[in-house]
Amino acid sequence: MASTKPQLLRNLHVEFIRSLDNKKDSLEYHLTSHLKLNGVYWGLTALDLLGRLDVFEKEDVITFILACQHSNGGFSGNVGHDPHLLYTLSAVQILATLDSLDRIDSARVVDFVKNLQDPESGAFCGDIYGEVDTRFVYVAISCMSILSSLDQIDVDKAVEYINRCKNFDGGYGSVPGAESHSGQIFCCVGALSIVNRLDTVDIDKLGWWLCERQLSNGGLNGRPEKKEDVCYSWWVLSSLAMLDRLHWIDHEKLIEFILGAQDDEAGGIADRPGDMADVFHTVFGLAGLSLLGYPDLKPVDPRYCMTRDVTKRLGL
Ligand code: GRG
Ligand code: ZN
Repeated sequence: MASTKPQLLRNLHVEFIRSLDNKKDSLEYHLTSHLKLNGVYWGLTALDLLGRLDVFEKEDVITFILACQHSNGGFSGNVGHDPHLLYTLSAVQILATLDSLDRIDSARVVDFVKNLQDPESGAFCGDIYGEVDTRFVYVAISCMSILSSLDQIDVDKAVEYINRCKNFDGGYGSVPGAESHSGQIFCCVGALSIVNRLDTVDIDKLGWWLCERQLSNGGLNGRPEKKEDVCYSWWVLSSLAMLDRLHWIDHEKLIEFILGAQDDEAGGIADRPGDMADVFHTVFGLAGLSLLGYPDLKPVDPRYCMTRDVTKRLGL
C-alpha cells in the first residue's frame, strides 16, 4: 500500500511567501505593517532554507531595508517608524543573506547597538524607551557578531546578566527571577554559544527541561502546562542542538506534527494543525525540519537562524 505520510509542500510554501507582498489590501497586512522588516527576514530565510532565494527581487529588498535605517544607525520595522534593536538584527540578517552588508555603514549600526547596553548590569534595552529583556542581549550579540564587532560591547557583563536570569530548573527567563520560557532560553543559549560561554549552562538539567517540552502528539510547547506550537520547533530544538542534545527528542513524531500544520491549499505553516498559516510559523517550522535532518532543506545554523551557507560565508 502507498505511504500516506505527509510530505513537505515545498512549492506551495514558495508561492505562499511570494504572495505575502501582494496582500496590501488585507487586514493582516495592515496589522503587521509595523514589523514588515521582521516579515521580510522570516520570508527570505524560509526561501533560503528551501533553496529558492531567486524568488525575491534583491534590489527591491535592499532599497526597502536602506529606507528603514535612521541617522542613529538603528532600523525600524517599516519606513517612518521608530528604530529598535529587533528590526536592526533583522536588517543585518537580511543583508547578510543577500551578501550585501557592504551596502550599509556598519559603524553606525554598531554605535546604535553599543549605546543600548547598560554598563552597570550588562543588559541591553531594545530602544531609547528602556525595556530590558534577554531577547535584546541575544539580538545585540548576534548583530555584533555578524558585523565582526563583538569587541565593541562588554561581552563579559552581558554574560553576567544572562547568568542572573538563570533559574533553578536550568532554564532562563526574560529578566532576573522571571519564569523559564523556551523563547528566552533560545536567546540566552544562543548568545552564550556565539561568545563561546556554554560552560556557564547547566547542560543536562536544561536539556532535560527542553526535551520535556515534547507532548504526546509530537509537538513542543514553550513551558510546562502550555499548548504545543510549531514555532517551538525552533526555540526548543535550536537550543537542544547548541547543547548537543537534539537526539533527546522524538524526531519522527515532531516531523509529523510540523507537516500536519501545513496549509495544503494555500501553502504556509500554522502554529498547529487546523489554524491559519503565517510566515512566522512557516520559517520556524522549516528551520525546525532542517535541524531534524528533513531532506532537501539547507542546513540551518542554530545560533543565528540563518542557513549555514550564510554563516559560513561570514566566517562564523
Ligand atoms: C533571529 C530567530 C531570531 C530571533 C531574534 C526576538 C528574538 C530574537 C527572539 C524571541 C524569543 C521568544 C521570546 C520567542 C517566543 C515567542 C512566543 C511564541 C511567545 C508566546 O509566548 P506566550 O507566553 O505563549 O504567549 P505560550 O506558548 O507560553 O502560551
Ligand atoms: Zn508560535
